[in-house]
Amino acid sequence: MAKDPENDARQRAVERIRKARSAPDGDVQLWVDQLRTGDRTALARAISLIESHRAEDRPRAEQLLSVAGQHAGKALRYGITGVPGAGKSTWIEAAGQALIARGHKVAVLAVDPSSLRTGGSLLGDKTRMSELARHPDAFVRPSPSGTTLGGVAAATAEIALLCEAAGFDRILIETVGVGQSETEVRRMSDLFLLLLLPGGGDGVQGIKRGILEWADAVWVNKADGGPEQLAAARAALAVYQGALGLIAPPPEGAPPIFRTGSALDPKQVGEWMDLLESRLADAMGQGRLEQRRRRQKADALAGVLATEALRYFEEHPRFPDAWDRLQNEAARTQIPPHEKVREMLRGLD
Ligand SMILES: Nc1nc2c(ncn2[C@@H]2O[C@H](COP(=O)(O)OP(=O)(O)O)[C@@H](O)[C@H]2O)c(=O)[nH]1
Ligand SMILES: [Mg+2]
Repeated sequence: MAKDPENDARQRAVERIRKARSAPDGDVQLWVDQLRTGDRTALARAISLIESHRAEDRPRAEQLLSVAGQHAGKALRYGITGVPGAGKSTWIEAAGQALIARGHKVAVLAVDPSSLRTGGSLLGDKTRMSELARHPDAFVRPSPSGTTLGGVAAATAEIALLCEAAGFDRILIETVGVGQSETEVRRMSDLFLLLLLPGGGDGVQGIKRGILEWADAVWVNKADGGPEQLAAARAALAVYQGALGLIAPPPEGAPPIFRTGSALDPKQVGEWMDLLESRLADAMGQGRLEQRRRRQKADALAGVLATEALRYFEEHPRFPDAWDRLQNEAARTQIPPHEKVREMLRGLD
């Protein structure tokens, strides 16, 4: 076929436009460079990409994360959990300002899997963190919606990474102390803080035993207002301390620290922050922090492996039939499930 220069030129133009459309923000490297100068717009755009619900945005998001990831890893991450109303946002408002006063740049993120259903706790949190939200050295970001691909906690870990690349060296992650999210937040925290209310004690306020077990620090909040509240907080602290005394500390951790306090008192929160910071410095100096992160990454990989392995088998061409057969067999007779599932998986090869 004869060459048609006009057609060639047209095709090249179409190709250019297609490329420009698929990469509206230009080169990823350039984007990360902008991010690193502390450009808030670049950060906000990056977060929007991570939070996108569109599968076709994912490859670009991963590209961005992999480049940004080269500039992350030096920030310290705090996870803060507790039942709704325990005072997490109030505490973070004070803690964030204490960290800024010590020269840090602070990003506050939230993991709230219920945010989609309830319309979000953002309203309350934003008013609770109004000072911090306005501060030039702080960045306050509400929970991504539950429909984010890969889940809320995964999106938050990625947003934390972007914040680190953008120069935030302290990341505070607030999460509600119910369900699965606090386990996932604990996995991305260098220090995991549990905020409790006084007057609980029995049943540990619906906080799962596992959470108490994993806490590096426990603050019984709202120890203010009068001698009665103070006594209640101290009594609760004793109960929690007793419960924890029965549990061995996590392998890589130092024993947890406790106190009663008021999140409304910036001085108390500031003093406690100093203590937490010095514990983190010790953990870093003694190599315990690195060990912990190593284990967290291995745990996270194991989680991904489980999801991907399931996906791998589900997408196997022979899976639907084999699965049907197994379900029918199970409906008809008693079967040993592990043995049968293993047998089915072996049969797929
Ligand atoms: N008296 C008292 N009230 C507090 C304290 N901390 C938080 N609060 C109040 O408790 C309510 C819930 O606080 P918030 O920070 O939103 O809790 P979150 O749901 O855990 O984030 C708000 O009205 C706060 O003002 C405290 O230490 N003492
Ligand atoms: Mg809150």
